[in-house]
Amino acid sequence: MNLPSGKILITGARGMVGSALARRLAAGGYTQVLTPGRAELDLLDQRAVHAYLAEHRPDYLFIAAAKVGGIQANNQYRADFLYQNLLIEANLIHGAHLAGVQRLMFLGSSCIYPRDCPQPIREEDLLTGPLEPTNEPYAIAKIAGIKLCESYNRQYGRQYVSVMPTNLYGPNDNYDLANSHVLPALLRKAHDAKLRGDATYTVWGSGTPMREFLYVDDLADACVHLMQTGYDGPLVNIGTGEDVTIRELAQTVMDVVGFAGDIVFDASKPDGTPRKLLDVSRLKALGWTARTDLKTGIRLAYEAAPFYVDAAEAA
Ligand code: GFB
Repeated sequence: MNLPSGKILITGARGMVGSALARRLAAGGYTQVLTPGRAELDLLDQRAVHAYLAEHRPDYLFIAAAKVGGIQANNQYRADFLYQNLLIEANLIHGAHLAGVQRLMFLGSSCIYPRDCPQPIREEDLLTGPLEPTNEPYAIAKIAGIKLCESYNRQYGRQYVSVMPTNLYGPNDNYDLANSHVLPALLRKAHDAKLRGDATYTVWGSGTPMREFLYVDDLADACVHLMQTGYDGPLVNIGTGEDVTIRELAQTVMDVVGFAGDIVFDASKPDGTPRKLLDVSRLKALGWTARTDLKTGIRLAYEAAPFYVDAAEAA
């Protein structure tokens, strides 16, 4: 939908991805953007979701709402990750169909792909092998969402698109050390270690896994680009096409934060998938490439973090 005249609904607009979508749409002149919070719309309540969609009938629906978390949260709350994500996507996708919503974008995650996939991972590699055990429930839920979209397209002629972002970070990220993803966790830990004057900071696992990181405002730009081009084709990976080891990430975070201690690796924590670099050639062919390099993105994320103290303020 090219024109800012359309009505757009963002679910999960209080989260990192949803709020980035809201910023990007505002910057693009879209004025009819609905961003209901949990109090206004409980996405686990099928009746409420169907009623909301029937009332508002958006021209485009972004499903950015999900129960998300890092490797430890996924592994610890397996039932919650499976149940809540299945319910959220089923309520929204079926409710959209019942309300006559013709176009939506479902956001998944790169963890849907088999643990030991040839790298970089192509969209066609989906369901070609066993999943990474630490986040299998979440991955199964997201795969079900992809299949829901495909099935409503084939049975009812809808144009429901699924996109698979790589690991994301940026403003409004989750900095709870037990449940967050690696990049915000390392930012928080390096920051605290610096303020405390610690000699070391702890990084989980061996430091050898590799991860790809996309700044969340770039993700939002990619999603709006696909919406504006009217893309309604198959699954699309969204990433930078480059990855780093967790050790390299930890060092870059220390450089940005200005912490000069030593890294201590906690081998009692899981490494998870050894590598999950996305093949982004389909996205490139659709006219989009990421533009925020990792070090710049980490600095922007740090400056937007709730615990960030501007050097001038600190002086
Ligand atoms: O980001 P993360 O929690 O999840 O962990 P995944 C990535 C890697 O960073 C793992 C290491 O090898 C962790 O052991 N790591 C090092 C840390 N220090 C830390 C730390 O302090 N906290 C955390 N969390 N990790 C997620 C999935 O997998 O990928 C999600 O669990 C989602 O569902 C996301 O799909 C995109 O990258 O392993």
